[in-house]
Amino acid sequence: MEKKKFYITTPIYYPSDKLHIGHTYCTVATDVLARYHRLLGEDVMFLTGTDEHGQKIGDIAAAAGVTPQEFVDRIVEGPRGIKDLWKLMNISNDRFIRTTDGYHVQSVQRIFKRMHDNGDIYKGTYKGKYCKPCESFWTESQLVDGKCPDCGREVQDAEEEAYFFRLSKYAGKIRDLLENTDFLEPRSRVHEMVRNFIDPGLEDLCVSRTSFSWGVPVDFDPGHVVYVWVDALSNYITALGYENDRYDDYEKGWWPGVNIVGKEIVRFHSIIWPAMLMSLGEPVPKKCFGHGWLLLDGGKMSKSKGNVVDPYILAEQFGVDALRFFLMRTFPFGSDGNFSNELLIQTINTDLANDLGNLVSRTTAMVGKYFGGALPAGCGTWAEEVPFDKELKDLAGSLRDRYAAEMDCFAPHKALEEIFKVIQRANKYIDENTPWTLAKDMEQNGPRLAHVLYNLLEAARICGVLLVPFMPESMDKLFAQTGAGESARTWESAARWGGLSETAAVAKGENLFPRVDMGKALEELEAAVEAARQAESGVELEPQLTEKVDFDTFCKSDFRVVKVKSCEAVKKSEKLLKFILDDGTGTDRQILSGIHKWYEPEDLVGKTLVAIVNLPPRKMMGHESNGMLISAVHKEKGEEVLHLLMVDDAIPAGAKLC
Ligand code: ME8
Repeated sequence: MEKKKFYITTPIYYPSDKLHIGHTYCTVATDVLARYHRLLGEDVMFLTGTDEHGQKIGDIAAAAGVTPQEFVDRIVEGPRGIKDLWKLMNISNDRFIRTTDGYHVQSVQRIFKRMHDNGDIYKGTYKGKYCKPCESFWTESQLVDGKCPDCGREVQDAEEEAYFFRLSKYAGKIRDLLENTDFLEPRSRVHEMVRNFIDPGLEDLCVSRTSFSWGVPVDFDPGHVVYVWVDALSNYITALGYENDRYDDYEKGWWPGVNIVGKEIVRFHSIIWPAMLMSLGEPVPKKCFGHGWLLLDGGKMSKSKGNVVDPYILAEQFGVDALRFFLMRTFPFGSDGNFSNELLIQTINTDLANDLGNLVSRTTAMVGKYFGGALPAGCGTWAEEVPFDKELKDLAGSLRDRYAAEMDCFAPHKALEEIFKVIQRANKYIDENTPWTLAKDMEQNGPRLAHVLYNLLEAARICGVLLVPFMPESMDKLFAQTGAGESARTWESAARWGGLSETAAVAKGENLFPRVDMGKALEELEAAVEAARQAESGVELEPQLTEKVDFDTFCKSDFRVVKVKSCEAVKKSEKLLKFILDDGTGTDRQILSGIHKWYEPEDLVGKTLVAIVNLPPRKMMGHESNGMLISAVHKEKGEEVLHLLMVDDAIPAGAKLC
């Protein structure tokens, strides 16, 4: 029988900057859903990619002195770029689309032409307000306090010849789609769309620009480029081969699919995108799910606000699976949530180390200790019904259906809640049965002990199967430790208590999720963030010396404020400058310093500097130097950079530094 097809997408990301934990949240969530559908046995196509056109990218590339293509190539394909991040996060996308891919460009041109030919795209003049960072046009009435309603930034007046899409024509059909089907979820987003955009009257949409060139050219009207949303939204079908020869999956039943998007782009996905598809005579998506934002200190993360959280650093410090789990466990998928490092560490310690990790390590250790690593045949059944056995079996045995119900309505956080109820019940079952007491008399209690341990392995296995979409690598380890073979890892086996072979080889392995020391981890994180910041700015600092100097020795160094009376380059030397300084003693002090590479002598006259004045005199190029000027040095992009230490001119010459 042919497998059911399931097509799911993330938004395509702007490669205008590094991706942060908010983008990672969106992609991990989609990955979890894709993996869930694979676990169900469906044929899954998971698409992600990058949205590379538009004025913003053109501007950033120009500022960086590279072509837009070079710029996006670096961010998408380069080291620690977007593709690297998804690889690190174990994202299982089947396809990656770049809107600069030739096949996509060709499809967009054909899509634009088809909508033009059927009368849904016409030429007019655009007058309005434009938000450059969001690449969105707004009417006066849509602005909030005169600013962009999405990001709150300033908007500019804009007027130019442009093509328009007859969005207004589809208002009735879109209202019907939103109000009378379950196309858009959560439902709260439906009310938002209807109230804010449909009720006030849908206006036609500007879909081409002439004021920038970094985009898909309108092939029948040179000078116009397709305005980004028509280009970007089309990716969901061009990646299947719609209007191109690169793929032929569009006709094979993949479309319509499920579009997972962040809440600020629900408008584009639930109004403009279905209207475009209606115009093309194609089916609208099965579902658009609008998730919430991860906030930091109550605000949306963005590079311009300087409050982004780097997923590379978190994944490297805490492990990819722990990070994936945290994102899905902590934040209800449809709502906003506040990110914090403390919350991440707490979640790892409570759910992963204490609850799940402990269950697996205690159980496997006891199978090793009391049964040499394999339980005896027959341990799966117990003649007399014990209430805790039944409770655990019933709860774990029925978990799969409760889990599926939550996953099917895009509530991975609730599915995890169900799993953790079973894990907690299993840990309680250990305390109720006190295996270590049973083990004191193996002859009498051995069979009961084996049954208790089998039940624990079974509960852990079932939870493990359902956790695979969230933490694929760690669950492989869990299966290896609990002895769950291929047939005990399937979706079918998760609803079957007793799926684990009674005599499976159990091996206590490494701790699946070690506890994290909060204080130490926070310090390490801070250091990692600082190191990344320096690497990004190209600044390298010398490591601090660990050797200590005793206080008395330090106090022997005499640092004084000095004023530059004159300064000149030393003849025949490229580096040396000769300073005559007022050091407050009434006698001029001469110091030579090799800093000509960074300063011109005339720029230093009159400056107030700091010198150490009790070094023994030294001869340099035949001139005596009595002391040393103090500077700060670091490396930037491999080059040494020096800054003389300059202090407030109000400080008199001769003042001692202490
Ligand atoms: O919007 N929390 O790209 P994008 C949760 N190119 N999600 C967040 C987030 C946060 N703090 N910050 C960003 C675009 N996102 C368009 C999409 S699709 C045809 C074109 C989510 O890189 C955001 O909500 O700005 C969006 O869904 C996704 O990251 C991509 O954002």
